[in-house]
Parts: sequence; C-alpha cells; structure tokens
Amino acid sequence: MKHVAAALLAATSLLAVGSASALEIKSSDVHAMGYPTTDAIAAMGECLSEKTDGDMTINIFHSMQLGGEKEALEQVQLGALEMTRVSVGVVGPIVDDFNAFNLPYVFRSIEHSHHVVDGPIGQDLLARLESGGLIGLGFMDAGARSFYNKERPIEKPEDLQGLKVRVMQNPIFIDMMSAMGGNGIPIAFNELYTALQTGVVDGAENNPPSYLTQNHYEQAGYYSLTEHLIVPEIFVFSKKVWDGLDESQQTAIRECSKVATEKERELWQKMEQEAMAKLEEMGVKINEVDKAPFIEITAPVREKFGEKYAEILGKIEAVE
Ligand code: GTR
Repeated sequence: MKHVAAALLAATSLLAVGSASALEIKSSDVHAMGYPTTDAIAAMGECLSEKTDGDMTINIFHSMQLGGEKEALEQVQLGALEMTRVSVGVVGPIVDDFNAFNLPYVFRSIEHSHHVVDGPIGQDLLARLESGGLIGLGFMDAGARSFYNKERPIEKPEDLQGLKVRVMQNPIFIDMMSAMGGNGIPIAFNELYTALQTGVVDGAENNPPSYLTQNHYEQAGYYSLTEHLIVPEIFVFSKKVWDGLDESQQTAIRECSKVATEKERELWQKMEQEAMAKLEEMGVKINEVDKAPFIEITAPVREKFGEKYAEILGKIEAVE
C-alpha cells in the first residue's frame, strides 16, 4: 500500500508542474466520492479554481487510495501531501486538547457541537495545530457514533461484555470501551471490513453513513443507537506547503474552506437520514437505547481525563 501511495503522489506531482503559481492540492479521504466529506472538498476545489482562474485546484485521493488516516496525517505533516480530511478521533495524539472532543457524551447534541467548533474553542484548537505541522482549515459534521456488532442488540452496557469492538487509533477510545465493559481494539478504518469478516473484531462503532457505505452492516447486522460519541471531522493543510504560499493563495484557501464546511453540513443531514432508511431496508436490526446507563457507566472516563482537560471541558460545558 505504501509503495502504491508513494507512486501515486510522485506521478501527480509531475503532472502538477504547470504555470509558476499553479498549485494542485492533493487531498485524501477514506470515503468515496458521493460521501458528504469528499463532495464538500470537491466544492472547495471548485471555489478555489474559480477564485484563482484555475491556478489552484484540488485533486481528491478518495476511498483510502492513500491508506488510513494516521498515515495521511503523517504525509501532510511531512509536506508530501498538501491536505487531508480525517476524524478528530485521530488528531488527539497531535494536539492533546482535541481529546476533549473524543470523550463519550461530552456534547449534548449536534447543535451543541456546532456551537463549540464554530466558536472560540474550535477556532483556538485549529490554530494550535500549527505546532504539529498542520494548518487547521475547518470542521465538518459526522453525526453521532453508535455500536454495531455481529452478536446481539446492545440495550444496556452489560451487553457489550465480551465483545471485541474496533475503535479508532487513539488510546482514549480503549479506555472508553473498558469503562463500558467491552474490549476496544484499535484498527485503521481501511482494515476494518476484513477485521469484521475474519472475526478479529465482533463489531465497531460509527455513524449510519459510514456503517452503510463501508458495507459493515453485511458483517455486523445489529445497530444500537447508543450515540456515545459526537466526533467532528476536520480538514487540515500541510504547514510546510502553506509557508511557501503567498498571502493571496492562503486567503483563497481559507475562504473556500468555509464553503467546504457549509456544504458538508448540508449534505450530512440528508445523507444521515437516507442512510438510516437504507439500513432498515437492508434488514439491519436497529434498536433505540436508553442512554442514561451508558452516560453513567462512562463517567469514570470523563473523570479520569477530567483533570487533564478540565479547562477545555469547562468551556465546552458552558457553551449553550
Ligand atoms: C468515520 C469518519 C472517518 C473515520 C472513520 C473511522 O465516521 O468519517 O474519517 O474516522 O469514521 O471510524 O475510522
């Protein structure tokens, strides 16, 4: 996979040599085109191309062509890749305070998460990514994540006992699973379908659009609406490349980033509804969940990290 990725990047870099100020921004995403995140980055590309008379364009490497999200972030930090769209779930290891977003039941609702990421908390976190070699361009929606597995509906935390549940590659999610009684196993998104198929894990957790479009429902047909995490998406630019751009290019990227965020939120709502309908149609066994016991059982995780993230957690809670 690494060789294929390197060859692809090298080939497109050659193609990108054009007029002196021309810049082809390569951007990766684990999702296919037609997903809200990829289509939003495509809209950003159109915006950039219009603004710069075609000098700046975005070439999207979708569908995990460049591998998983951790590697993508590394490539962007190195400047080998200009941009990537990933989950905030994998950004915690770069700027620790992002992990406040990765704690279970921290956001009261999607609206609450919007108010947080659109306000000073979100903007400050984006700015702090510079220390990790990244320029934070914006957030996107990813709804709420719920459990799915092969064995049974999850109605109460005890139902998770004995299940091997794939989590994103960030140790904080292993703690979350332990608190709930399950066994959290970090695996890259691009390796998850096979892990479900071969029984390396019994289940995973994600929002309805990802569960559907990755065909995970074929392997794990119980979907239980625990909505335990609201983890936003984020798109970031390489600081190495950014520092070589002129101000007008940076301004154009900033302005078109807003187009991407807005577009994604609009597409997300529609996609989420459609995904739920489609999952039902495919015979997935979906169950509603009383969230109170899940909130209660995950309190120790919020307490464990509470001190570390006290300042930002306090600010998040104070947001309406
Ligand atoms: C999806 C998200 C991806 C990826 C994936 C995962 O909801 O859009 O960026 O993080 O979840 O679970 O790894």
